Amino acid sequence: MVEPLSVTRKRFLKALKGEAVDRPPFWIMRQAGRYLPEYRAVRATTKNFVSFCLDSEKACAVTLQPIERYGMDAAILFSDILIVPHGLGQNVRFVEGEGPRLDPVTDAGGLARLTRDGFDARVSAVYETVRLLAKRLPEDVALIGFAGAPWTVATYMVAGQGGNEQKAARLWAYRDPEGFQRLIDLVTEATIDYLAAQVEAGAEALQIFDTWAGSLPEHELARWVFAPIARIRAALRARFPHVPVIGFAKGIGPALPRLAAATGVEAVGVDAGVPLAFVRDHVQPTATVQGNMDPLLVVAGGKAMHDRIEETLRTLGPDRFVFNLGHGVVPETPPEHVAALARQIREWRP
Ligand code: 1CP
Repeated sequence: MVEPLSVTRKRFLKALKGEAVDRPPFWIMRQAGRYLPEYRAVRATTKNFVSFCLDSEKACAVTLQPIERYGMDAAILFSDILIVPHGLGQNVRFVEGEGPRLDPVTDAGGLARLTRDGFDARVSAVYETVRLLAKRLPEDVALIGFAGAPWTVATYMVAGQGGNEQKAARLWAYRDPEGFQRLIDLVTEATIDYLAAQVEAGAEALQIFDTWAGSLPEHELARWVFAPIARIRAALRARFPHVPVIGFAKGIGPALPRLAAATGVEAVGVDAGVPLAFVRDHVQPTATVQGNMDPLLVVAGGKAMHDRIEETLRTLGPDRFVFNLGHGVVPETPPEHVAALARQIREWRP
């Protein structure tokens, strides 16, 4: 397998492959978002958030904004994990100040109304965004495609919204595991096609967001978190052996060291609750790790942020590590604090 030449120039892709780097690469989850005035300006031009995600020129423009401002080592496609339910024909909308609302799928009848027929046509704007980005990104910046993990996406599809501890999906999984498995399988299959199309359009690495993995007890993780991600990972490896995948299963703590072996991902995203020494001793030996600073430290800034960045880099850097936050950057983050973070990491040397 011959790799594209450009791969070797990108610090982020090197780190994911476990190759030596001069300093850890960095990007931050939700780096294109409401804390940036230039994001809010573009966002204000389209009221409907799903339409905004499916406007390739605007999605491309906001993806590039944090790269232009801060010089991250990777850009993440601007879209949302709920574009997959939209592609399956579920009605998805975002209510200002409240979050996503979907017509809930609660039984076999609801499941029967979803379909993969026409999926690609409904989400093709996302693939066009990736194509635009592949052309417009600086050559040393890697392009990350993404999707939600089937479990996390299903929690929204079943409840019709976020929050409430993902109770609706957890209860369906206990009461009718075979029925719930059919929903997970449908989302898994759509996600494989969706991520494969992103790679064909130019994505160089992929992240799978399992934000609500931690709402499941440990004995349910194998079936609803590890197995679907493993299936996605294996299907993509068969077609694109050189494209690395990051698995971000938030809140699974002591089960985190099993994620890479159970799913085949090259890198493991780590939330802020996991101690750095635990990550170094129990996760990093088998995978590149990505994370995990508390997003509120970027709101606070100053010495508290500076010292934590230094400690994180010293404990987990320089190799097999991607600096990131433990979850998305929050809207109240002062943009100049992100600038200070970027400067500190760019200037750091082991
Ligand atoms: O009007 C706006 O600007 C809405 C805010 C917003 C943004 C900026 C939403 C609504 N989604 C996004 C973009 C987004 N979402 C990205 C873009 C790339 C980036 O810069 O990181 C990504 C990767 C996501 C993924 C996503 N969406 C996740 C997984 C990651 C995470 O943060 O946990 C989840 C859970 C969602 C659902 C979602 N999208 C938006 C909202 C308000 C929610 C609900 C969150 C919840 O239930 O608490």
